[in-house]
Amino acid sequence: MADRFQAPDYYQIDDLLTEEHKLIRNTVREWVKKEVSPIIEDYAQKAEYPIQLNKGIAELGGFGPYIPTEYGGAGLDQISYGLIMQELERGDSGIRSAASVQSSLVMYPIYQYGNEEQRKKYLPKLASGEWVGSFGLTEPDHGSNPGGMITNFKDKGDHYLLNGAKMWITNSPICDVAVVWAKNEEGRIHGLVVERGMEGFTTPETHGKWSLRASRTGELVFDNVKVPKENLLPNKSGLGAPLGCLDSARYGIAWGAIGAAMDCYDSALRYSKERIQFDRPIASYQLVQKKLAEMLTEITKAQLLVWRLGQLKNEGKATTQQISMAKRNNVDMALKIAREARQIHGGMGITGEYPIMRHMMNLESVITYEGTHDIHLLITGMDITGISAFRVD
Ligand code: TGC
Ligand code: FAD
Repeated sequence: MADRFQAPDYYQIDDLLTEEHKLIRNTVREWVKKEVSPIIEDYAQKAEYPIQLNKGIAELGGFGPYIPTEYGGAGLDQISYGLIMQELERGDSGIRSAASVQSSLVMYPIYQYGNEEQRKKYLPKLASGEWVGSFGLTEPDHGSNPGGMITNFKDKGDHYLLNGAKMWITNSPICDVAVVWAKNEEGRIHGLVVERGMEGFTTPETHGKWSLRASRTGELVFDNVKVPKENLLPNKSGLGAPLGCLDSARYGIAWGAIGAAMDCYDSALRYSKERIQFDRPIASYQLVQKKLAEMLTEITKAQLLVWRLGQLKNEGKATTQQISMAKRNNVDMALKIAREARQIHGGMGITGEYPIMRHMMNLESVITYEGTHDIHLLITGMDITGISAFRVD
């Protein structure tokens, strides 16, 4: 079915954007209509990532939107980054995931924590989409509590020896490089760039997902992998290093979720005006109007939240806790809208004729990865009370 998407803008938020923001947003929107919408259902059904889209994402500046141009990034501001994520996720969370991981979880740490040689070696190839990156933080026994990780490396003189395993890693089966977080012999967390082809490094795929089907997920397994010393990211260590990357990715997700929500709302609004029951469009019934009115209210609130957060981020003032609030609120909002939109579509809502079920299932991952819904609530709780509720003493 043709993509007839029309974005809601109830509070004229476009007036808050610059001409450049709108140009970037509209360019990505048109690209998604042309390149993503016609194929995405098929790829989700097949459980494949449409890797041929990477060239287009790169041309749009979707890989490293805010990374300086001298390293191949697009050199854009944080609101542009957010708008790109919004439009990509309007197409599919899996496409936004690919851009998020490459930009904020692979390019960002190399740019921020790496040295000049590492920046020059990796960033241009990641920005152009020639290389695919992945980010290994989560382990089978350490998800919400990454500080407990057991993946480790030992100093062997002229190289490091890396052992352990990461789980639930976006892009793992197709990655050329992985930014991997591991503990040294003193138990300090460092980032290492592991390259495909290093002996003992394997990336088995995770099959049978009902969510994020148009995204490849897998493990990163390290069995005595010899990592050259020059592959250690030298400029930051400790848990704060990977958590700093998550700030950037979570910010992008807060925008991205609005894209999925807008797509569900737009489809539900159109369907409700076209679908006739009891001789009238179902849009004439109060119960349907209630759903649509509440969806638009929540989307509008979420749009304002990320716009302000984007301003703060541009000024270098956005806190981890503010980002947590936006990620948590907006993903939850999108998931609830997807469920309501599914109701409005009746039986048709469960089919691939409409994007609803795909968004809904995707959002079940989005509400879990990059910190679960409840972990983000605890981050806010700790911020306002000063008491951590993560651990029970
Ligand atoms: P805690 O004691 O609070 O903090 C440890 C150290 O880190 C510092 N820190 C930060 N630094 C920079 N940026 C941040 N956002 C930071 N947050 C904390 C903190 O100051 C401390 O520093 P220091 O010097 O005092 O040691 O750590 P904790 O062990 O109590 O854990 C806190 C918690 C639970 C909030 C955190 O670990 C967490 O966020 N857990 C959720 C894990 C998570 O989000 N994993 C995501 C994996 S990646 C992923 O999902 C990618 S999906 C990609 C896609 O497909 O889009
Ligand atoms: P757990 O941490 O075991 O949590 C299970 C439940 O317990 C949750 O409801 C959680 O909120 C709750 N819980 C945990 N601790 C507490 C507490 N202290 N108080 C109250 N409740 C608590 N990771 C990466 O490193 N890189 C990736 O690229 C990546 N991609 C992903 C892609 C997909 C499709 C998915 C599903 C996950 C991905 N992840 C990735 C992993 C993701 O970040 C983790 O799944 C997430 O952090 C949660 O960890 P967990 O699944 O181990 O759940």
